[in-house]
Amino acid sequence: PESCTLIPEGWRFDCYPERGVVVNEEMCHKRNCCFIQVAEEKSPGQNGVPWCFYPPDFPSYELVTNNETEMGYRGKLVRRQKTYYPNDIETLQLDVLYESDSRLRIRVTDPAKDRYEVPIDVPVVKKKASNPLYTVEFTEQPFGLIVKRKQNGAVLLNTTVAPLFYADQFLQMSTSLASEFVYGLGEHRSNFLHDVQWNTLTMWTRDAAPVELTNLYGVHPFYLLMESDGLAHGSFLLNSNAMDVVLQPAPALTWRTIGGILDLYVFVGPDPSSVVGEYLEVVGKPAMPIYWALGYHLCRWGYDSSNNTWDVVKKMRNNQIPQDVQWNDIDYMDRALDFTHDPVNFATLPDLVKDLHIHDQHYVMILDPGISSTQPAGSYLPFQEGIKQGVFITNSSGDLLIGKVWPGLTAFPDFSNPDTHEWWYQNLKTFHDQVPFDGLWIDMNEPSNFLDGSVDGCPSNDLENPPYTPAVLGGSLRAKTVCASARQKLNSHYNLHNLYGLMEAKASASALKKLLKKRPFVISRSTFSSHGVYSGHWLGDNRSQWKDLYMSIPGMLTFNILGIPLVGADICGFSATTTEELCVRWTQLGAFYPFTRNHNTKDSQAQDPTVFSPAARKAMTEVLLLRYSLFPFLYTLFHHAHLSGHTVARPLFFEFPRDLKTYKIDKQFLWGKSLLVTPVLAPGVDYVVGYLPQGIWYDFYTGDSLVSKGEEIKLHAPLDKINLHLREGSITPTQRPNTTLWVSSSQPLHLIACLTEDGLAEGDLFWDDGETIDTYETDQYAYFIFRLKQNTMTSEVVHSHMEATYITVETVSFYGLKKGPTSVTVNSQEASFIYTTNQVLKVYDLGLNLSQNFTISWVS
Ligand code: MIG
Repeated sequence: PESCTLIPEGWRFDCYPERGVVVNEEMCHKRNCCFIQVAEEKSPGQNGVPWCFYPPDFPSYELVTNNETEMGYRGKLVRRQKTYYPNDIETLQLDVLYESDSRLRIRVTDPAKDRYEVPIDVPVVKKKASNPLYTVEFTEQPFGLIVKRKQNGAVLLNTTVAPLFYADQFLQMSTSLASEFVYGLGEHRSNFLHDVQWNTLTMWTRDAAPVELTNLYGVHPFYLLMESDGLAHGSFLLNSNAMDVVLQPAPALTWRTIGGILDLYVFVGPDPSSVVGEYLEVVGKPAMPIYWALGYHLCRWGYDSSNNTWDVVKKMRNNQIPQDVQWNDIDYMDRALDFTHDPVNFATLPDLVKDLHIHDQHYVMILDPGISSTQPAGSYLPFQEGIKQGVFITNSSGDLLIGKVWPGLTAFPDFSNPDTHEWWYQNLKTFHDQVPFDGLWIDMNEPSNFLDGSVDGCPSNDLENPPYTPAVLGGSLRAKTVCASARQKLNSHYNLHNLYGLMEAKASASALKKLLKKRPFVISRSTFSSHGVYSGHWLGDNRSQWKDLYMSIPGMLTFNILGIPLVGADICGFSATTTEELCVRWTQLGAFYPFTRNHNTKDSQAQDPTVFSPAARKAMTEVLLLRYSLFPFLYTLFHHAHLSGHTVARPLFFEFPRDLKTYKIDKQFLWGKSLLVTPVLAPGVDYVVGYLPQGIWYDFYTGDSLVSKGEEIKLHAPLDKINLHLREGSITPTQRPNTTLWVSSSQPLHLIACLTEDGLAEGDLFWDDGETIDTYETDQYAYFIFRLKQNTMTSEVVHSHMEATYITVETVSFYGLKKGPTSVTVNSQEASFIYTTNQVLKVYDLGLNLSQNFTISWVS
């Protein structure tokens, strides 16, 4: 029919998303959909123009009543004709909640029956927004919602573009998109800017080495969208079931999930940073990390013994290479059993850890969730006690579910059960008495299983064989994990699967808090929305190849907009063998990952900095010292992430939202608003082409200025250099570095002020003891603002704390000072300074106590 041919290809919404079937006309007509076969190489239903798509009159819901409520509207939706999926819920309740001026929430629920909802605490708002930045319009038949930006009428959500589905195991809602600039939607291996050319992003936590187009370790149904005029909005589907998120060129997006409810947030920004902040208001802002989390971490799988591990630590020390944390992978365990250490090969582990502590260093070891179920009776308490306390996941008939991981057959702790948290804590405590570890690395928590489902497979039921299965790797929900129909305390694994890592991270963080009484350090492989509250993340099993060096930047930026700023990739690559050149370049980029860890797989050659040539070692040492010198700046950025939900590693467009040329950039990034990092990502070159947004940029090392019109610039980049530029108008606090952050932390500061054309600059510094829990919340911190104008820089103590009395400001550099001063005064006293031809003024020998306000000014 003509009504079908009139629909442009980009606007065809897939009526036959099932994979593994080539849809034909007859099958399609059975669903009452339009069939137009399009010559396409890609298979239909996967990633191409769908051959079978909804006609404009495909039956949807009707909005039969809609009443104003205290929070917005409550409507009743009725479907009069069933869909082709079983168990349509024919009457629905719609709640439109004006939660804040920049946040709208839309909930569609079954008024007759409670359905599963994601067990994370989101704000409960009682008062309707008084001056919303958005408007909401309804269509009645078929039902649809249109959300617009009040300021300019931009359409932020329009669900009228495709029919609404709400069957028990198939819920689907589509919306047009205001542009094709879509970000977020982790965890996938992709460019930072998503491709909207028929791109299905499937979400179901999965242990898989990162490749394109599959579901990976984490699930984050949140996107950020840049409208082409520089404004931004975002949207979050609070749903934890397996889902597909389909991007298509209209541009449009479809949420297709197989359980739970539709609970959709819209965040109106209006700038990208606010969108992230608004999202994190809902799911939780990231924790403030313990200071040493920001140091250099060294790890590998296959140290084989504690003495080998110790040797590396000693070599690092002897070479004076910064290192804060030494890690061990599963080889430390006795027969891969959690909460044990190998009594032979890792006999000296407790001594190694004590030695680390003596040297102001820290120790982190891996834990996998699988608990061995086959140890002789009486020999392995974690399992025995776990059984007694009922902490494990059971199968659908209530018997223990057994899978297989490193120790052989295992049971899986059910972290949705509070008893499991207590049991986890008790085991950690017992182990800590033997090996006084400082933090936890939680791996395999998708949860990963070497078997599909369990040793007994899985039963056949609606949860195992849903009417529709998203495009998950392996084709079924149980692939390399536990059965979907397995039971957990709170609900079925079908509903909770994507939350496994989050709940384990929560248990781990709270156990560490209790045990160590300090900010917990946890790095988790699997994550879900709100994860940043409890832990950081690494990007999983990358390879030692140049492509992966690059892909780590989009990964890092994506997790920063998802509220998990403590993120990094395995430096020098996990699998395969690195080269010296790759490892140097990777250490340089990795020095600017918020979480910086070198990690390597078993049976591949060592790749810690000590094994390379003196030149390579020197380059690595220098860049790590550079990172350590930036600690005050980085730490302050984390404070803002914690306080306001800001990003730490930041996409360029966050700072230059009106510059469309920045929207695609993911080979460069910023720290905060002002430090531009331009790494080399290719072999055999001594230059890199980077984009510098319009303005004055200063070479971090020399202070030389570069005025950009917003253009690509070729930068010199020999093997021992990573290009760094400071933005005009910034003041960056740095510190004389040492080989541990603990020792660095008492070293003097060096401030770098970068002048605008008008001679202005501003910056800040957050400082506390680095490890006490909630120092901001309990007023145990210091905070300073630095301002430069009219040839005078002031340091203002905005919030004082004793910690600040321990550090001094030794030097201040002013980049971009056009005319050399005749005299410089510090708190009205003459000061020593030098002025160089590249327009840099350096005032030195200051010895200023940070806890006192001070002023530096000059006459030129
Ligand atoms: O099945 O613990 O991603 O970092 O070295 C592999 C061994 C299990 C996967 C992790 C990787 C770790 C490895 N683990």
